[in-house]
Amino acid sequence: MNRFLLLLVILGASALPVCAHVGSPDVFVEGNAGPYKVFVTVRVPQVIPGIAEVEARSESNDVTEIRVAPMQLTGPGSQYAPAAESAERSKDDPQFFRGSLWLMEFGSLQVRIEADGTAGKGWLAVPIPAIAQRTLPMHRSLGAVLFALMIVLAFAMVSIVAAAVREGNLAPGATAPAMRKRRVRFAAALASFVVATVLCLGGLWWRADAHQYAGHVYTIPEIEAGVSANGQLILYTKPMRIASGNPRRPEDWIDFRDLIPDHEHLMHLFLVRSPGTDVFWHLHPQRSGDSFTQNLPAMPAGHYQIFADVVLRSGFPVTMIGQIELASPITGQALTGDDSGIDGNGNSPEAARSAEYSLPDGDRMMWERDTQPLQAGVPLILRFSVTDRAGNPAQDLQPYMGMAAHAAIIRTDGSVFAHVHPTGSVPMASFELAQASLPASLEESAHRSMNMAQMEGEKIAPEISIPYGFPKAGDYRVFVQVKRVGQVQTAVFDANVK
Ligand SMILES: [Cu+2]
Repeated sequence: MNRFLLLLVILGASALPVCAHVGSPDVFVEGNAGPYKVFVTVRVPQVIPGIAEVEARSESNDVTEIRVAPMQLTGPGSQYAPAAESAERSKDDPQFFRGSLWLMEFGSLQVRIEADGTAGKGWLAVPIPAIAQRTLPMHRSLGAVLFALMIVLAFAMVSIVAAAVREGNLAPGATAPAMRKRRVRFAAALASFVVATVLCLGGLWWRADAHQYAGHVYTIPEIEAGVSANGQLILYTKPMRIASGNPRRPEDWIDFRDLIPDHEHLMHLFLVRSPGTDVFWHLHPQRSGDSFTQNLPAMPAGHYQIFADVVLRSGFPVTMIGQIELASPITGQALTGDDSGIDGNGNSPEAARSAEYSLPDGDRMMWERDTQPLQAGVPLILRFSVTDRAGNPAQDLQPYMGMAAHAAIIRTDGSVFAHVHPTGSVPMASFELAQASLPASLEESAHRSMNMAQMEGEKIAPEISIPYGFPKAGDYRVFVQVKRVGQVQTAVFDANVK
């Protein structure tokens, strides 16, 4: 009964966006399902078990059916796909499909998308982290109805026992002898006691189950950070339980010895000065034992928010948060490797408000925006283009860590952080694991779905598209990073979301 009630409560729940990047739980992916390019949005449920809403829009009009199925991302469960369910095709927009899926377990899952059309079948695997974001309270009216039913049933039980003792062995038409009254009273008292005991035990079970579930609600892991005298940032890591499942399962711990590299780095660290969101560094600390270390670049004094992205072996993405306080500026060291960012000098806040951002070498990046205001909860493709001073498309883009671009989207109060790419909002490492889980017969389609520039030196088109959906209204700052002639350049755009 307990589970049944829980189900009822889940069905009555309304959507509230919370955590997983940070404050941006929904999953956006653009990739190729065989011959078809599709933009997939998975709105993950608030609670597990819960219903995930899957929306897929094909770029071409030759897709006739889309089927969706949930399964584990890694391990044996990733080999046995359940029967896929057909997504409903929109009557107004025949390229748009919508389906819903029950997610029954916590952890690192995937939604397998099967597209069927005139060019044959194709598959795309979309990794999703299945976590409980909150516990859902029972609606008052439902609680009142159930309480009333419980009282009626309890009285009925007692009166049935009393009636059985009083009239159970009477001949038809006879009346109960007066001497039975004491026995009837005794039976009714005993029945009341038994019913009350059963209700108490039920209440205990209910509370124990609710308490256990509350322990599964995902809380964003916090990381401790310190800066040494020589300007080295140290992130102290200890195995942390991510409250998303069974603490006995290894994948429910952030084990820092068991991370997988995500575009060549174990950790992507973002330092953002707050308030102001004016200084932004995208760094890649080295693991040393139980901690991560990073030589800091030149940084002005201030309060910095830390967002540290790692990917667990199961493909489960984790963003840890932390803070550092710099009482005085750091001279810092020159950037090395893939480290990049902007130091807050020389770019005025007004510059970010424009849809056209001047890069340090005088070239420009444009945010190709619609005239309509940005809407919270609406999936869209963020389009950017890079031009030279004369306004011609830039020809010198190179892959930056294997991708055409990296972007960090930050709500200016720090409540939302998302690290996104042209493939979407999932880490590349999780995306690759998902495609690798497709059976051998589907592998060819998986390779085609790698919507990334794999080889260094490959030429990249100066038009960049990134699928995303802003989770809630407010002011955001979008940092878009591209690599040109060996140099990473960061453009800054402000976005007001209604
Ligand atoms: Cu990135």
